[in-house]
Amino acid sequence: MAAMNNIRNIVILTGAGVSAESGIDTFRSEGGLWEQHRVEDVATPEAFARDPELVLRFYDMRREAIQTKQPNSAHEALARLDAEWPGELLIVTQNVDDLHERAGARRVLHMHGEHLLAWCTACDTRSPWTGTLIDRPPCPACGARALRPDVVWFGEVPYRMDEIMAAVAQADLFVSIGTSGAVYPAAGLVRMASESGAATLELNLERSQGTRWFDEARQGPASELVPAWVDELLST
Ligand code: BV8
Repeated sequence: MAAMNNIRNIVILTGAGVSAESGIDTFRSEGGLWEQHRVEDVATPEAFARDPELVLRFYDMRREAIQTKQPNSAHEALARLDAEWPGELLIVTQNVDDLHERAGARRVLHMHGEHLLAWCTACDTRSPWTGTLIDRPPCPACGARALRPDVVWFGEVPYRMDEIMAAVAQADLFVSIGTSGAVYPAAGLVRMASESGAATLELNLERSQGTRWFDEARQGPASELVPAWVDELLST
């Protein structure tokens, strides 16, 4: 790993693995979300057009579940890093839960959307939402019954890609935490970072599909690896 002391700009990509120890299902693990539901049945615009009830119930279930969960020590360590890091730092998360923010992190970007927002497809307003959408409630802004979960489905363009690409291009260090590297364009960011000269580090329970793009890969639970890495970085 390049000398820590000439690192100023950091991009951290997180995935479901950072929330696993908070009791939120990952996608591809044993009994994970994609074992219970076929992606094409619940996480595509085509699925929503075909069977909106099935899709809305799927997200209502997950929206309710995350509100019963607490951030873990990995979220807390990243929030501490966010508060104390003097240089540029951006936490790009694929997660649609709010545990990074509930741990106190501020420089967070949800590239795949958020459970706790509802998106009105009539007036394009995004409204904070903690309840359900299955009964097609009216949009708080325009009253239309056209709300959908504000998440990026497969085949849809992830959010704020230009900000993400700009941060990755400026990064001295790119760190990936708790992601299998199976979903693009998120899984392609490490290659971009590496090719623009950034040092790259993977913290994951097991090696990811993109592990060859990382200068260093540490295996273990995020609740142990992340606080240790943050201590290391802040002590240099
Ligand atoms: C798009 C929101 C055009 C909804 C999600 C190129 C090649 C092949 C395919 C494609 C390609 N480009 C596009 C595609 C198609 C597709 C795609 O990638 N398909 C895959 C399946 C092959 N991508 C898209 O459709 C994307 N849109 O491409 O638009 C475009 C292209 C370029 C530029 C702009 C636009 C949209 C993808 C977003 C879909 N929405 N989520 C919802 O949540 O329901 S994706 C969803 O699944 C998550 O957000 C996340 O991204 C992904 C799950 O991955 P992970 O988070 O990594 O979770 P997973 O379970 O897989 O792994 C967990 C990891 O954690 C494991 O490695 C495990 O070991 C580890 N772990 C577990 N416990 C712990 C742990 N680690 C540490 N500690 C622990 N305790």
